Amino acid sequence: MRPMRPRGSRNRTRPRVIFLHQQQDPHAPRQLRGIGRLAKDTSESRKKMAATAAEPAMRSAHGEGVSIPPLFTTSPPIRDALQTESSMLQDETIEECLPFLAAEGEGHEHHNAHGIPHLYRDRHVKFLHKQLGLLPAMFKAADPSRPWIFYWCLAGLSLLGQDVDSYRAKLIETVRPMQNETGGFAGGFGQTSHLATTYATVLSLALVGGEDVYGVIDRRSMWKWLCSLKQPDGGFQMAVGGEEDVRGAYCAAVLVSLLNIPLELSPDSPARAAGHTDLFSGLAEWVRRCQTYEGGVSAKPGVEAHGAYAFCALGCLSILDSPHRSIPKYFDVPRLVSWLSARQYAPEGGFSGRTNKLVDGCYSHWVGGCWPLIEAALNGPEGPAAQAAADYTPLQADDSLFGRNALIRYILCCGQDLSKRGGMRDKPSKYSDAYHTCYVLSGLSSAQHQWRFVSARADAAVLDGDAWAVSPHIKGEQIFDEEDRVCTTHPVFVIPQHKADACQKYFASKQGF
Ligand code: FPP
Ligand code: K
Ligand code: ZN
Repeated sequence: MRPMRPRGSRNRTRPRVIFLHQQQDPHAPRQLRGIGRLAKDTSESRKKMAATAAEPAMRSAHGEGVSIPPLFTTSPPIRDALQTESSMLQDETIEECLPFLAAEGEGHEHHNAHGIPHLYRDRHVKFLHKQLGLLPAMFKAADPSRPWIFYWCLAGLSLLGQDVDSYRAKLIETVRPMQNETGGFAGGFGQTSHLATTYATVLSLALVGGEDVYGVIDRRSMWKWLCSLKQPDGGFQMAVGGEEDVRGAYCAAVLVSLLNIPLELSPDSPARAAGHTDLFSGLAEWVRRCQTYEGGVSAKPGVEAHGAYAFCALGCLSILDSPHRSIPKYFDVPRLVSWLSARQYAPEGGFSGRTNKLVDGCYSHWVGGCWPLIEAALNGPEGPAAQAAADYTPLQADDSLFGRNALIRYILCCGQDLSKRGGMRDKPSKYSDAYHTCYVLSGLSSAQHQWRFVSARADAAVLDGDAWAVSPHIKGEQIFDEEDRVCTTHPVFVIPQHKADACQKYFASKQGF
């Protein structure tokens, strides 16, 4: 939960940065401890919280003794004295989450021995099936995002262990008219192709799988269209004439890799003007320009770092070459790890998307999903380069780079709608939706499992040459029950590994078009 520092940097003289809302550092110099006491704070709730902190264990509504570490039941001991709109929102969010974290929220009748609610699997399954059906008229603004809804629901259902094959025929029929002759998929018939909707459509098709499904995708026009999006500076526009950002870099890389799209640029690609000859040339160099002074990654060079873009950037680099080569080559990894670590808050346990903003369940994926890629970057393929990881001192008892149990606690306590509605959410005050259900579950999976980068491709150009393996994360205490484990999802493609493999295998047999 504390920001990481590479070993050796500890004794350098530099101003000590205090990250707000982070767990108190027991090694911090004495005068820094309890700095929050300087802040004038007389509210009743805070007194109550201080009193709670002194209690050795919480008692659940059921009278059963449940021990919850004070880290999750009390306000952060280190606080900045400056009050701002952001600090007040943060305080309100802590107040909002504490009862849920302390097993006092609604629906906590059904919690486990650790005071954590079970995963309400059946309700979430029902919620996702419902989102895939006809939606009420108020959803009409979401019409261009329909492929996203397919992806979020099918990916969410897969994570919940559901078979999604039954959606095959319906999906084919629905997405066929969304494909443009000029390449790519739009959000609906007659709309413009967009990299985000194309990415969501192709992942949805891969999720249901099968040759007739893959056959829907016109690879030749997809290639032409991707070439038209490739820019002279190496990046990708989201749509012809649209914005160029790191989502484009990730979506394009995923499409090229899953569909085995030929890399050679068409003669009329705008990128040819800068001498580029293939879809991937200059892309990693463009992505590198998105790492900011904070260490995080922004949508495009020069703007604010955000967790969603960190995932896109790491995912893209992990496609361009094996992550232990591409990530350290283009990013300052210690600074990125420091920034990613600062995304996890206490007492909430979940991640925020950016500095001084609030915890949100969807960052369980956007930030949580960065860790397996960072680990692969640090460790290299299984073993040999594991020494690189020794340069980092794991701060968690279970050797993880992030607080797995803290994240699981946030997800199960705060991220679930335990009412009949079901679904997962940003935070307790927000309604569940398909987007959060997908990404909260994906983050839960990332916290419950250990991905290992098993072997690296011999040549960067062999895009399907990396091997990944996954197993349950077993080190340290397990605070969720086995029945609450979700399925796994590929760390780069965010669909089940066997579905990504099947898709790559099908298209690998296509030479040219
Ligand atoms: C800010 O929202 C959110 C962003 C700046 C990033 C959104 C991007 C994604 C979710 C990634 C898309 C990825 C692909 C693959 C297309 P906010 O201001 O409402 O939230 P915040 O306060 O948490 O930053
Ligand atoms: K948000
Ligand atoms: Zn969110």
